[in-house]
Amino acid sequence: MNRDTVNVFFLWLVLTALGEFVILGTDLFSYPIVGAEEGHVVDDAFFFLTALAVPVAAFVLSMLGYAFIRFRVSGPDEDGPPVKMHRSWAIFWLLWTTGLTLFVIVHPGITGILEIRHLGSGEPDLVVETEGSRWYWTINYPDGVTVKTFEEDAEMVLPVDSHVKFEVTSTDVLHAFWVPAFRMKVDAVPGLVTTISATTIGLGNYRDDPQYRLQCAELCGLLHNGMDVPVRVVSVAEFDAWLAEKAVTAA
Ligand SMILES: [Cu+2]
Repeated sequence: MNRDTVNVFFLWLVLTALGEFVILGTDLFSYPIVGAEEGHVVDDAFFFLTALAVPVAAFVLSMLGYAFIRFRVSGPDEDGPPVKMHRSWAIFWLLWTTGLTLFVIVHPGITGILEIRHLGSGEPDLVVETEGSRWYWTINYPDGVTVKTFEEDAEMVLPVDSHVKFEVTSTDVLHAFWVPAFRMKVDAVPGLVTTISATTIGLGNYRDDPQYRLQCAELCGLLHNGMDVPVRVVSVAEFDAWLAEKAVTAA
C-alpha cells in the first residue's frame, strides 16, 4: 500500500470518528417535536441514515482534500499529471456503494414502512375525512361535524393517545396532507381517497409549537402557502365534548 493511501485512510478514520462523535453526541431530533408514534419511526430512520452517511462523506472529503493539497501544482500555467482510471478502485467503489444502497432500501426503508403500516393497522379510534380545495381544507368528523379552514378560529382537533385515520382527497388539483409534528405526508388526489394513520402521543397545539398544523405540502397555486390550519391534540374527554358541542351547532 503506498504512502498516499495510508494517509487518506488515517484522515478518513479521524474524520469519521469526529463526525460520529458529533452525530451521536448531539440530540439531533429534540426538535421538531414528535406528536405521533409513527414520527419516532421516521426520526429513527433519519438518525440511522445520518450516522451511516458520515463515513461515506468522510471518505469523499478525505480523498478530495488530500488530492487537492498533495497533488497541487505550483506554477500558474502548469498542468497536473493526467488522471488515469484505477480499475480495482472503480470496481470496489461501485460494489460497496451498490451494497450500501440496497441495504438502506431494506433497512430502514422497507422495515420502516412496515413498522408504520403495522402501527396503522387495526380499527382506528377516529376517522377524519380531509378534503383539499384551492385553498382550504374541509375536515369532516363523525356526527356530521365539518370544519372549513377558511372559517374564523378554524382548527383541527384530535384526541390524544388515539389511532386516527385520515381519509384524504381533493376537489380540484393535487394537494398534500402534512402535519409536521406527525412527520408523514400523503397526496390529496382528485377522484381518489388516500389514507394515512397517526397514533397521537402527548397533548399539543399550534400556539405552543407551530409543528402542530395541517399544511398543504404540494404546490397548488397562488395561495398554497396559506393552506394551513392549527392542530390541537386534547384529552379524549375534551375531544368528545368539543365534538358534541360542534354536533349540536351543526344540527
Ligand atoms: Cu398546496
